[in-house]
Amino acid sequence: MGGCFRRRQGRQENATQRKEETKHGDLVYQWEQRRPACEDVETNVPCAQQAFAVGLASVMGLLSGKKGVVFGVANKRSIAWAIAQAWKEAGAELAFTYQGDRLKENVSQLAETFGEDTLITECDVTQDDHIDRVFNEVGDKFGGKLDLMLHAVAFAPKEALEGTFVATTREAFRVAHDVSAYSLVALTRAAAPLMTEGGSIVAMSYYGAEKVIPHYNVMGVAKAALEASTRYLASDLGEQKIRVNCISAGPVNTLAARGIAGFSSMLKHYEAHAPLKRNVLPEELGATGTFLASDGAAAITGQVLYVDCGYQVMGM
Ligand code: 0WE
Repeated sequence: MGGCFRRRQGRQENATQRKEETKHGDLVYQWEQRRPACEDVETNVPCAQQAFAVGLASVMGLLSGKKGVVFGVANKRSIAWAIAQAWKEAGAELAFTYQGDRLKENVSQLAETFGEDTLITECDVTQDDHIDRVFNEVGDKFGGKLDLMLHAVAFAPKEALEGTFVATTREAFRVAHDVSAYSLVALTRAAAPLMTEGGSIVAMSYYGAEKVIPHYNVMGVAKAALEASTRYLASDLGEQKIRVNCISAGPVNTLAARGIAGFSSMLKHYEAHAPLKRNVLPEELGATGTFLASDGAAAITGQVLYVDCGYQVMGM
């Protein structure tokens, strides 16, 4: 392991020692400020360069024994898939749903890598009978117990994401809100009776809920409803130790983003303007999803957590 290990010596707890030669050929020892990503020396964890690999190692077991259900995988680029992989790495056992026959094959191929006995079942989140059946199946699979649920589902008719918001039809508004916002309420209501020892529900949002993003239109209004629903659900279910939170992700190149005019210039805009000068990685959404699902977030509920390389704090 080639990382810089922190040495505990005197008052230099936050520094590492570096050997340097002066112009006279003398060897001197320089203290370097410890890099912020470094972990504790006792666990022998190296820093920055290996930070991500280490991040994964250190979250191992964080969700061990927990059972979860994942809504919203379409393909390997899906945010739902990134979070599912991170949950699995952390020790969770997961069930998956897919929307319609079109996605069945894709989702099955991915989910079967979690073990051939993985529950993979259809769920159109606008159908109450689908939701009832799915949670019966999930309950049977996991012995009547559930700890985690991921909601990564959104849809608005394509036309509604092209022109102006004022042109949104009644039907496009209804569909966008049904699929993207009401579904969280319906799924949470069905999941709650299985979360007998508490639980963590994570939903995906976007900054368009809060500020106008050109063409995001009715999806922005639906995400605002999703975020408000998160707060009301958190209030209702807190007594049962069920937490409900949103991750507001910066733009990610998924199936849902493809075909959106100007999406690649949007990625460039974030790179130029976000404090971290880059876009968020799917595995970073996975890491945040794991944190929110874990007992480390036991006092966090009703929140919208921005995982957007800091973009949301900028005023200009
Ligand atoms: O929430 C989303 C995507 C949601 C979405 C995408 C589509 C495309 C295909 C919902 N419905 C549809 N319907 C379709 O027919 N994002 C955060 C990604 C996204 O979508 C945008 C964005 C960003 C960012 C749409 C317009 C402008 C920006």
